[in-house]
Amino acid sequence: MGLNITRKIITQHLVEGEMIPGKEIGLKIDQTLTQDATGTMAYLEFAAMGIPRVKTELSVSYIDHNTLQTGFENADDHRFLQSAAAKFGIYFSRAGNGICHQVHLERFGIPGKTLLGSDSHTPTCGGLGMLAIGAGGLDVAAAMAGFPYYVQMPEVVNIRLHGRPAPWISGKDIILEVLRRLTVKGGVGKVMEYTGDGLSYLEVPERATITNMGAELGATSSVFPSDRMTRRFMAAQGREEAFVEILPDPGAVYDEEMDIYLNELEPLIALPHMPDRVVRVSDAEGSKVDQVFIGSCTNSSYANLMRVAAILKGKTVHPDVSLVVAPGSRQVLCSLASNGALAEIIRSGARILECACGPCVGVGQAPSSGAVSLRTSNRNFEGRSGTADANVYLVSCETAAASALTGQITDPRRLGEPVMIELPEVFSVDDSMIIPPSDRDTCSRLVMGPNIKPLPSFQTLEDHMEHEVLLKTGDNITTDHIMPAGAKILPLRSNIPAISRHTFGSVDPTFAERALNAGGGIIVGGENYGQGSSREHAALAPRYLGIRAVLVKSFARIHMQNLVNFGVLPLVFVDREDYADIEQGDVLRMAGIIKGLEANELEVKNLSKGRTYPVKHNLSKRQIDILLAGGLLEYVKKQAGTEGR
Ligand code: MIC
Ligand code: SF4
Repeated sequence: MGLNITRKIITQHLVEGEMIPGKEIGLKIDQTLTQDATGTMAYLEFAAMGIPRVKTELSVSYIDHNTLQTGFENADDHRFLQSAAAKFGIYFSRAGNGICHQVHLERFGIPGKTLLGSDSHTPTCGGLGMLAIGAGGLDVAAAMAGFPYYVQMPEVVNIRLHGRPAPWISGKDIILEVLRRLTVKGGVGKVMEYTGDGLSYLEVPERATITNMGAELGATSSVFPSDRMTRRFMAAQGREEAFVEILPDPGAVYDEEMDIYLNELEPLIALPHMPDRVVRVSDAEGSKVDQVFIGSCTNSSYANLMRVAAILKGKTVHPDVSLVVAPGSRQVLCSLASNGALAEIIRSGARILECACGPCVGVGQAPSSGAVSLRTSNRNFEGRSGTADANVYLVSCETAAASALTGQITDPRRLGEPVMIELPEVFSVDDSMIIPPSDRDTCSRLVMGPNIKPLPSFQTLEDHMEHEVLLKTGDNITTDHIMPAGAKILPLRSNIPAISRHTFGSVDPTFAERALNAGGGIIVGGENYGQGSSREHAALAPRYLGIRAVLVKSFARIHMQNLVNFGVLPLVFVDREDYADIEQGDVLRMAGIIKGLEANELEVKNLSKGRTYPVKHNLSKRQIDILLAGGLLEYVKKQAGTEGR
């Protein structure tokens, strides 16, 4: 049987399990990445595992999410992360060096390797032919400690890209088309593997835009072949020696297939407030635009911003529009600075932000009330921008730049001849803002500020529970709903008691108080519960408030594992209709949970309604053992023989 790329990489990294879709497999992890918003927890967890130094081939800690430093908390986090990197043998990419996914693609990614990152957009490096997966911080800590990463063997979907992209069509339009067809839950349990003659028109950064937003499909990962384009990109990064060709075998077998004819695509736009509400830009044209943000790990590469500069050159941003541009990395910013493109962007009236996530995660540049914000980022969930009633649309850089000039949503094809950008033969490589680990620092101290609180500890899973439904949600609840980010809340990421107060803050501001008072509770949800980010705070904070079980129609992958990691029981309805029967405030009872988990036969009694619902789980034996141990940290400590330390 001809192997696809995904199966080739998995075969080389398989340490446990069988490659049967849906069955759990254990993968050896070669590289890890963390960022500051998830990294503090990940390194506290790693420290608690009692392992002196990372066991991966390479681990990198990035400072990119919250670089605002409105108070000491944030700066303390950065200092802690730098001390943890030195102590544990980790590369440290300093604030200002760029967004983790962009920098990893440029400087560290290697085709054929596995990468686990405590950020949902880690699959960006799939653009280089890596198998790159996003996970919660605790899973990444376990991988740094040398444990395999466990995930369900994915189905592999072959997305065949045909022909040359139509004028003004870029990677963003291609992934928006995939989202339009498959929706935000269409990728759950799957890896999207791109092939076809259209690949020869897509440079690595364009491919990375596509793999980046595979996260919005809920996919386990997305991957491109490693081919001559990949070799060229790596050579331009001065890393040709790390290049390995990885192509699917002729006649490679896939679980599903999809064809996209690139020459038939039109510029696309995702309407508020979901990345899959995709229509043609031409159908949304004319709406007034108040803000345009060009940046994020999706669209901030050299080629992206060179095209933006060419569109803006000699023109001025519309008087009613605030245009902000955040280059993805220092390498991109330096290149634009030295070839004059940055000056064109500045001259047009754009406001230049540092190379960081910034507005994408609500750290600054919140739009005005009710404003329309066009963004090149990947998520337009309600309130994520920092303004509850803002309307965020997702577009390509070309559509964003065209609209910034006209002040209304504008199809870039109106600009005439498309802009063509060649990647440089050699990028301006400068790793001076990346501090490599040294052998001497293992005895050094972790520097903890007063806002960095110890990890909370929890009791093990009860065999019997009786709790109130403290919240009932609808479908597609995101981790931004469960645990918002943004400039006010991100500084609390290292302080679980404080951050937990914001749990479900935008959905029901009374939730945290009610949960604490109830002394235990259950959440009921719809489809794709917990989609979006990898932030383990969306599981850890509810657990801290006393949530013991979450009962839903279906889960997003990373969030379900995060619930398990912190000992929260993730259950699904056997009969989806039962969802409608439960109301917030009902009291649910479960008995014989431990046996029920093993047999996968559980019942929930609704004491308020006098009805009983069969429920099940999608857990492996290992995940059940983690729940019984009281969470992944306890489980790993037992395995490493470091419990009690
Ligand atoms: C995001 O884009 O939502 C984030 C912020 O990068 C998160 C990580 C986090 O919450 O720290 C993600 O995508 O995993
Ligand atoms: Fe940063 Fe936004 Fe990318 Fe998340 S999606 S890593 S917040 S740029």
